[in-house]
Amino acid sequence: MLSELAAIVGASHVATDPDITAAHARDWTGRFVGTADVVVSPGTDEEVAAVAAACAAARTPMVPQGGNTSLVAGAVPEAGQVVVDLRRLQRLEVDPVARVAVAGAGVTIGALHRAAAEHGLRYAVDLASRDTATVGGTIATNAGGLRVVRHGMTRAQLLGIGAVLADGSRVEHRPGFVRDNTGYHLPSLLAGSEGTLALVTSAQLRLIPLMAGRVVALQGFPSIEAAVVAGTAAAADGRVEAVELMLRPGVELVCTVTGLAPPPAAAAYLLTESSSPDGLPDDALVALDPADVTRLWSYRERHAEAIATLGPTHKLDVTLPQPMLAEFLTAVPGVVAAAYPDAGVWLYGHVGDGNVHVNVTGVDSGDEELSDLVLRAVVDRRGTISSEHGVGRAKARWLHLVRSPAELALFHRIKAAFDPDGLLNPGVLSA
Ligand code: 2HG
Ligand code: ZN
Repeated sequence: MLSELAAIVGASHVATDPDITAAHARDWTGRFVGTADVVVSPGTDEEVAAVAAACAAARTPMVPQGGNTSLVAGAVPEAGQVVVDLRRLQRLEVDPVARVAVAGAGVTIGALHRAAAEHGLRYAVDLASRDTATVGGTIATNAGGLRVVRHGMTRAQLLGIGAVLADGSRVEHRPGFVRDNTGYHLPSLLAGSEGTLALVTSAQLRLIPLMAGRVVALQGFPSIEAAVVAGTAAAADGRVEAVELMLRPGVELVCTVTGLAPPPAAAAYLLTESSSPDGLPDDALVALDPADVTRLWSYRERHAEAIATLGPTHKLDVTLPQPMLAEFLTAVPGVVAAAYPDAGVWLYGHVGDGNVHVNVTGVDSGDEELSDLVLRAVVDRRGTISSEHGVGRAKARWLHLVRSPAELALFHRIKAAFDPDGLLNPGVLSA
């Protein structure tokens, strides 16, 4: 098998040395650690197809990886599986007239933004991990990020896709325009399939004009409820680019870890971005020039990194219906404390579309009861167990809380149609 893979991609692109493979064995949280025996890095779509065919012939499961920034064990391999690292797929072309990019799976979101900006354009998906997360990974997970409130998730940006199936066959559909109504939309199906249906090798992505200006405001509120009410109103405006919630303990931790100056004290904060300074409240901190914009965003974007300094974190990324948001945010620390009195609970998220990132520190990595507690509290309030990070292995056990038996049976039939031998990312999406 190893020599066959080396013949396809070149010996230097097949790694078995633990110094190299260790980084591929775990997800970003450090909570989920598996075993990466072999990491193969194909450099072209043809090589991906040949690698898949070789693995299929040997009945060897494949775990596709991009930037490996999953927070739900979406790409954690086990012994006997092959990690297919797709980051060498670096094709990147921008058509400024059609406002379309064709990007290889390995292109980072940051690189895509920079290439689009040369033509006065941008990609509507943006996220804190932009310089690590890849086009392929963000498609596989249907990543959300900071601008969903205005532009939707990754799925909404996808015009076309190139992919390799488990048996090594290739499917490609790249119409180049939005108006294409010719049957099953494979890009939509592969978005959010978490590497269980195919290996995404390239995508055709919708681009939009750069913002005329960037105005970021950070406003403090005396209560969570007041911030949620204001955030809901801001999101309803329709022109706002981002509506983010933070709470005082998280902002204080970010300031301690990063050295950022603390903003005026408040129980809760909203960070909003829009292209015009119209209607900004008098008491907000406002950033208009690029350095200040980056600095204000840091209070929000550096939450994950700051919390990670406290140890492996339980991440429960959930959406609540807007009317339940403030109550959930207020209740969840008590729900956790009742069972885990010493745990730290950190709440923040993309509140403009109902997302809360529940981060819990100080609990054993292997503990599953905490997830059960929090996810059931979410479902009791008619929310969903994954907002934007996907299901991975971490939440597969709880998928039945939000998807019906009929839906899950159909999931299995779709999986069997694409990957009858169950070779792609086993254990993800399905417990
Ligand atoms: C964010 O919004 C990311 O910063 C990460 O989705 C959230 O680490 C998290 O829980
Ligand atoms: Zn997020």
